[in-house]
Amino acid sequence: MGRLVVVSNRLADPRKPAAGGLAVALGDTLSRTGGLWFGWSGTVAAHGTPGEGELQTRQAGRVTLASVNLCAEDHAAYYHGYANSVLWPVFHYRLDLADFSSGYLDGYRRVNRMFAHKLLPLLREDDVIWVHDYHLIPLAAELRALGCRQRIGFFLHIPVPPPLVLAALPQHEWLMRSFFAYDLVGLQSEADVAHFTRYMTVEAGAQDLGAQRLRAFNATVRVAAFPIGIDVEEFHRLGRAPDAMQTYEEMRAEYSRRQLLLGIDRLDYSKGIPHRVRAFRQLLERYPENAHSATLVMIASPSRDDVNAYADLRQELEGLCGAINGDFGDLDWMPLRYIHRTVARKRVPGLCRASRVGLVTPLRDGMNLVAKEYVVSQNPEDPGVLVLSRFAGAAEQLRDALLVNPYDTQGMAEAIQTALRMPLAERQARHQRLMACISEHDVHWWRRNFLRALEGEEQE
Ligand code: ADQ
Repeated sequence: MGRLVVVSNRLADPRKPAAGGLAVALGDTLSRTGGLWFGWSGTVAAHGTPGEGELQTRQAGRVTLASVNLCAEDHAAYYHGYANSVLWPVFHYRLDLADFSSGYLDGYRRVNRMFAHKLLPLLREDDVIWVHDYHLIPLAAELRALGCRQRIGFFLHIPVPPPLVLAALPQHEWLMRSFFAYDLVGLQSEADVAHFTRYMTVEAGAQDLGAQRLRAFNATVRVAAFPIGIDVEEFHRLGRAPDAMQTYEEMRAEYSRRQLLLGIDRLDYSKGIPHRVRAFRQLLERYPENAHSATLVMIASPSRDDVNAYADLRQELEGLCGAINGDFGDLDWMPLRYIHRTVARKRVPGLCRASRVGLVTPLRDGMNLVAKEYVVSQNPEDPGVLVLSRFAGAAEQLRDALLVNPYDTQGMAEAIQTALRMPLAERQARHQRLMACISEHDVHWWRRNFLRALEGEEQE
């Protein structure tokens, strides 16, 4: 294939271990093709002009990192505004939390247009361009308007809501039309593909040509599900390294008389964290045999603190957690530990392995990688049980988890009780099947399949 050009809101040096999943997934191909990664630098310039930004490039091995600063006004409207206060809630079905202030859309368009202007001169004829996520939906349309003819693919990491929810977006026609500037649109799940296709045929008058192709506005786009995976090998390595082993030993020693339940998330209203706490409370009420034993550790990393909905969530959670410890705790047992922090990635496998139950209970989630990380971290001889929301994209693949409805507090409490009491043979059998699925569809499979589809080749 030609040179790979990745565009995402934030970029990372793929050689650095803390760079994260996307960097690990794309690093090899970027490096092999002498690729380019383009995005926002992460810096907000104190004195800048809206719609303008300074391009900086640097080398990270064979990969060129090209980034642009944003001025405060653009950052507020594009990033906090349209991306995180409009698209994020709407695509997670939360119209009640969306802030449809009019200035946001202008900023979103302005920044996408500016990115297109900065990126275009860096492009070569045989480049294959892969754009990521909701911050950059109109980027291909802006590039095409400037004459860009290269193949452009888009991957959406968040879910697609049903057509009528999308239609509540005041600018939905414009936004959804801009998907037709791509050659390929990748979504996380078949449910997302169904919603997308229905929107396009019902609201945008698109023709469904079959074979994953939709035609409208004089263009044809291919739309398919590419469920993102994790780097299973890398996670196994991480799990065998000293930091993870030490975390595991410490947790086992600290909670030797307890059964641990674990939740790890970004503190976001889509993750269903208060719902999980309510279900845990219900578990303690309905099944008193768990007293002095079941202990829920919840690690929620700070996220978008300056958006109002997040401050409200934090307050609600602190109240719920405090009440459980006050009502059920004892001198020698604190039922819930809530930690508002990011733990080092190298400790995550140890935390997961020490926990009998992994609670991944989002109200809506594109995929949810924690679910996969939890399974991969387990000891196959004595594995823990994954309790997974049916509303996470991961639920389409991980049918051997205990699937729950996070809005059903009692049902979720019963599933947690089932997980705590599950016999070893059943835990092993479920774990084996989950592992097979996660290993087969890892992040490298995801990357290969997407890039093959973008180049018009057969998928695996
Ligand atoms: P996120 O919403 O960020 O991603 P997720 O898929 O769960 O969610 O990935 C989070 C990553 O951050 C995981 O690797 C996890 O281990 C780590 N993490 C989360 N909380 C942490 C904490 N408190 N401490 C340390 N590490 C923590 C978006 C979409 C998802 C989609 C991904 C990838 O919202 O649905 O799965 O992109 O496409």
